[in-house]
Amino acid sequence: MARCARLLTVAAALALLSSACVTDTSFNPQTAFNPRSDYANEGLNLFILTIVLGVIIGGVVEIVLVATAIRYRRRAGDPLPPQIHGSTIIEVLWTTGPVLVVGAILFFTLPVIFSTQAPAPPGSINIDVTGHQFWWEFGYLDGNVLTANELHLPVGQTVNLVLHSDDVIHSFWVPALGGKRDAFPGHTNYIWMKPDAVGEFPGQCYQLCGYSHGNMREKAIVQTPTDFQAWLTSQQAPAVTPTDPTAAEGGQLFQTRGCAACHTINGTPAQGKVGPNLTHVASRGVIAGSVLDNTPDGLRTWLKDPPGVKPGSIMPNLGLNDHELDVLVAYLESLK
Ligand code: HEC
Ligand SMILES: [Cu+2]
Repeated sequence: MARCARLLTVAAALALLSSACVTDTSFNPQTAFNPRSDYANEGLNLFILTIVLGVIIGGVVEIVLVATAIRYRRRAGDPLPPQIHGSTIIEVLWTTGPVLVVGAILFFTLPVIFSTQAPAPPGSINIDVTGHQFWWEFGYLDGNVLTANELHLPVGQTVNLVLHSDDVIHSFWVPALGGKRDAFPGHTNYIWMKPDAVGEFPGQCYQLCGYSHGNMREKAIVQTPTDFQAWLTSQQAPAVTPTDPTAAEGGQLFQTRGCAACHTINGTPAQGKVGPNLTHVASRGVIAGSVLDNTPDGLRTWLKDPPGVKPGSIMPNLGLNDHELDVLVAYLESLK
């Protein structure tokens, strides 16, 4: 009995702890219990409904089970009870019961499935979301603005994420916005929602897509419509030509050291399409699929040995020397 009580205490403590963990966003930022869009809310409501129904039914079953075991337990001198085989009433009850329960869940779930699978409402903002090994690309205004790692969204407006993949199957997932949904090569998928709070919400690829699948993160940055428009306008400008001599040397090196074959910098000869568009790379907070902070140190670490940072990285180690690293970092830092 004492052992039983101890076990119960441990179970209760664990339950408390886990309920604190799932909702504490500093401890667990990628929680689905902190919905920040209509879509994420609908998913969470369904989840809570099924959990509540499940706990009620589980509780009733346990109470009946324990009460029956106590009430009808064998007592000394009891005769053998009547031996029966089968009971139509019970068979009917335990067949129809689960059907009713699942039917009830279906009743609440189906409308949500149909409404969220339907095409996005007219007037939504289309954003192209493309999965690459191992980073996410975000395209605005029919591809006129291309950025990586950080998905900027306006609060209170419906955004339609048009999902593509450039190579293998990836899956887009930002728990606060709801989801998840696969991005396929050669097939377009959609996921749409209306973010309802300003803030930064992390996510990650949810479909094993290669060596650095676990390093393929993204971040949704939900802004006020004014901030969002300002960001979008600044992203449409061509790249600035650096005036600082170190950065200018880096700019030239960029065109001759192989970078231009894989990266585009609008307004320069670099038009490569393999890696992220770097026209405004300095305006991003994170690089390389959100694995590194976009600081001079972070950039240097990345350029020095990409596969060392991200195993399997498509960007190779180009064997850059210290001077080349200095000028390239200075150049990239100037691309605001
Ligand atoms: C073979 C193609 C290739 C070459 C050559 C290449 N890169 Fe990359 N680069 C990539 C790919 C792919 C990524 C994305 C890697 C990832 O996050 O998994 C990337 C990422 C980056 C990033 C991070 C951008 C972001 O927003 O996440 C920077 C900065 C960068 N490259 C700079 C350079 C520079 C400078 C050179 C030349 C010295 C260069 N790259 C050469 C393919 C290339
Ligand atoms: Cu992926």
